[in-house]
Amino acid sequence: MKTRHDDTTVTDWSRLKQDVIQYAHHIGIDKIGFASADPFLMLKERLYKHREKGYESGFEEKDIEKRTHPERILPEVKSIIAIALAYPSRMEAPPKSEPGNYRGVMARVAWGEDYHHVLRDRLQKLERFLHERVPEIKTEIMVDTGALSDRAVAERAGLGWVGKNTSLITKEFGSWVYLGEMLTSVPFPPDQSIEEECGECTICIDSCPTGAIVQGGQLDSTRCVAFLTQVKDEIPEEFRSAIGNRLYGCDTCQQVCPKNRKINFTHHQEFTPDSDAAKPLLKPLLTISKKEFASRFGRSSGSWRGKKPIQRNAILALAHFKDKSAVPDLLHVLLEDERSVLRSTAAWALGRIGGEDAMLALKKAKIREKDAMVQKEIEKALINVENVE
Ligand code: B12
Repeated sequence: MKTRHDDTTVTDWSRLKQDVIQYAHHIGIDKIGFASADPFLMLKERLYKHREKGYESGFEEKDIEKRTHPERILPEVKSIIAIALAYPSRMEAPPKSEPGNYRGVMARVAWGEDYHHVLRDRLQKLERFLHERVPEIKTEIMVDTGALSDRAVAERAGLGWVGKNTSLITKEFGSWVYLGEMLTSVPFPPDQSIEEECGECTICIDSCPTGAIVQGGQLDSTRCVAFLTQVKDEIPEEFRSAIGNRLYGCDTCQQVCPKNRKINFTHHQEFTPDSDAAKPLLKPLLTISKKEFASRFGRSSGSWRGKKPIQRNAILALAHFKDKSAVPDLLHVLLEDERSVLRSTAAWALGRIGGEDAMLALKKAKIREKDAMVQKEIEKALINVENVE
């Protein structure tokens, strides 16, 4: 069907919608739904409240009006096509993490190829399909970094519902889905949203390592481990232990969700993890070069903040395991690394690991350290190191 906006009937758009759905499944889109492009008024209210309470992460688009008014992004917008692609929740034969060779873990969102590229590729195919049929159509594609709330769009388009952990949960794939959307100037008939809720279940709230889910459906991003692993500076002390061995992101509130039980879809080859990059050895990360980091982690969505946060988190993970064999590596960071964040985190880690060697390392570093903040961290660590059992 080749058609023009102005001489096209509702039946034609319904037929085109069916063709789009069929094509979407053909190109490996797991779920597709259609939403109106009306302003997201309820979300707008939530976003302003969110800001007032200081819950924002800083990674989201700052202009709330733009976030909630699709016409500010594409003036001709008449509908939004939402898509979801499923990703795996389990790894085949994960490598062993053992004393002396402990490993960190990247959240599933960072397994395999960067989902931004994969979803964008699918949406571009869909866009070309539409442009062939409606040459004057206007479109705008978004995956994660766009202004709109991908979850709010997906919810409206009936892909799933939003749980207390704030994730969009689908019936078939649970919340293990990436989301993306395309604004279009075609008035596609919208789909119905899904009426479902978590009921009395609070397992995600109770399991969150930092109590970041403040009320069902609302997240204080500044406490969320997924956020904390991505900041570039020091992680506030109160959260350092809660990071555990996570190097990027956090999956806890999804792992515990009953709606995700036994769900593991592995049909997208792109998302198959390279197990050594998804659960890397910790010690070698401390001195990994820029080039090696790019070659091992560059294709993962977890590399977008560069290597520093992942290295800092690797230090926290060594402290989590109380890995005494890592003391020389941590001393090396303390004496040689130019980045004060890594040095101060290494000092903290030595204070947690404890033992004679850690104490000697801290004393050696204390003499050399010029940065006042790192000095302070070394002094605190020297007190802590005495109390470690
Ligand atoms: C900023 C951001 C973050 C921040 C803040 C997350 C958050 N919950 O707000 C941080 C860094 C913490 C983060 C973490 C993660 N993120 Co993120 N993130 C985003 C981003 C860029 C914007 C989200 C946003 O605007 N948050 C502000 C809140 C208010 O908006 P919202 O979550 O979209 O709002 C929905 C619900 O939260 C709910 N809601 C909001 N307020 C209220 C209030 C009440 C009372 C109620 C009932 C409901 C409710 O309603 C909205 C939908 O209608 C989106 C991409 C995008 N452009 O949308 C990805 C996105 C949300 N992230 C995603 C993922 C995968 C993750 C992680 C799982 C990654 C990981 N493993 O570490 C974690 C999950 C943590 C969590 N529980 O949310 C996916 C989610 C897919 C899904 N199935 O839901 C998205 C959509 C990216 C994508 N395109 O696939 N993320």
